[in-house]
Amino acid sequence: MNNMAVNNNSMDSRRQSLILELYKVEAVKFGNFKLKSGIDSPVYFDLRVIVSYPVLLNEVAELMWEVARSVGCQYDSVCGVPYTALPIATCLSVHHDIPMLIRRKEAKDYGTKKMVEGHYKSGERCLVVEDVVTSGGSVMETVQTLQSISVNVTDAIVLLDREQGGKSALEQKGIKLHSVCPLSMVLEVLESNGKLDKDIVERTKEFIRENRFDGNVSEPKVEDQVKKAKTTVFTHPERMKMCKNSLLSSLFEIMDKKKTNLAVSVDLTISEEILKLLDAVGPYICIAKTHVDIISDFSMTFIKLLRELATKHRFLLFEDRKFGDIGNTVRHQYEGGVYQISSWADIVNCHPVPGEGVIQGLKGPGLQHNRGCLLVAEMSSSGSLAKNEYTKAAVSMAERNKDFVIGFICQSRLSTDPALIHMMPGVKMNPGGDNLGQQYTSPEEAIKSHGADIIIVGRGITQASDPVTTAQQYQLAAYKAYQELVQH
Ligand code: S5P
Repeated sequence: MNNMAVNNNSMDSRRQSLILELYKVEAVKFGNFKLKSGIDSPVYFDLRVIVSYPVLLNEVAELMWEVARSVGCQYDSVCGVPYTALPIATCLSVHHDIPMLIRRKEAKDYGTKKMVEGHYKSGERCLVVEDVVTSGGSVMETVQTLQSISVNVTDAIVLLDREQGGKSALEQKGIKLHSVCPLSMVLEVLESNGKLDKDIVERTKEFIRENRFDGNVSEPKVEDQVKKAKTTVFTHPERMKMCKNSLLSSLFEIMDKKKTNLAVSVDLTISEEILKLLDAVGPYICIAKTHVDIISDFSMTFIKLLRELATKHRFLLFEDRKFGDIGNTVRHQYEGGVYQISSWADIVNCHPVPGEGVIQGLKGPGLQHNRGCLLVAEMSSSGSLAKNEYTKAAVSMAERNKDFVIGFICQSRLSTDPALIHMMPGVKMNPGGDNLGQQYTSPEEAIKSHGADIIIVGRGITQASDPVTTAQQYQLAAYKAYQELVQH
């Protein structure tokens, strides 16, 4: 036996052990699994778990490195397909002293932020590392991103190839795919070691035969990836028909008819001043946002006049009360007291911090009056605690209550659901902040980079020397940004 044969033998036995180990930690599972595509599959690979088994993770990376070496891959750097392959690529990089590149999955701020992190030279060769390949689409996304920065990719290395056509699809695009364990090998090893019975093996083979991709791996453009990461952009008339809440439908209709996605936050303290300003800027806005508890001469007569202006200029009234108590208390605060908010405010908002009870408390009176509620999922103020898991929980709460919850007060696009609207405060033509923690973004950036549907502008308009002309400028800038997004 020559050296090569010895090496191959030892590599085969390492592959076998690896497959058994992956099966043991349930990174390879058999049963009935719904795939992302909606298809039921008898086999499922979940390589995310391997980060809990460092020895196994390292062996995965080592075998990938050996395979790449045995087929003679030439490369200057490695890049893992996010996210599961990132730790694998990191092991490869650290143990073999190969520089690594990181591709950003969400290129939210493309143009200002890089799509690829790490130092690279134009023309260098990068080996793409992936955990599982089905159609080859994910590998191709990473290849495209690297190519867009003039990094060349000729080879990709994958741990598990489901053998559903990804290899030939990538080959057609000039990428050679090398796998450590093709699915047929996984089945053979598990069957011969008594882990799978013949029936499951046959069923899996049949599934793979019947679910092959046609060899046309999609080739997403970088711009399309950026757009996809942000949102699928529907027009206001399209969204009008997709809402569960009829108030939100009317809001989209107003936005479309008046060509405005501007809400003015009229944080003045004297009722007459508020009414005067709203009568003047009314034609340019879709929403007037109030804080009625800062008005020194509040009365229900003021509310009557406010509602008359809302009808005259066709805008909605949003009382920025930010309810944040248990359901029973917020219901009283919403319906009763001095302000009787539910009787006149089309929209209110609440903090999700008390849990879903806050929505339930508001929902009763809210639905009775055909109202909508926004969840404060993120805040514009510096050091805000509304982020990460909190924000995610807010999104789930909204999704479960779309009859009453119409969207979010937020700083980024949180949901791709067209029936949830994103309103962003902290917007001003001259970005910066105030000296009490407020942080500003420009109207165009709010719509295009942060994914806002509506910008909420307060002092940018109320403190301008000519509030009316200024409101018009905000309206034009924000609506133009929306139109450009829709057209692309
Ligand atoms: O995160 C937030 C949420 C809200 S509703 N940040 C905010 O600034 N707001 C409100 O938007 C705030 O209470 C104020 O009424 C308005 C912003 O005003 P501006 O003068 O800073 O534009």
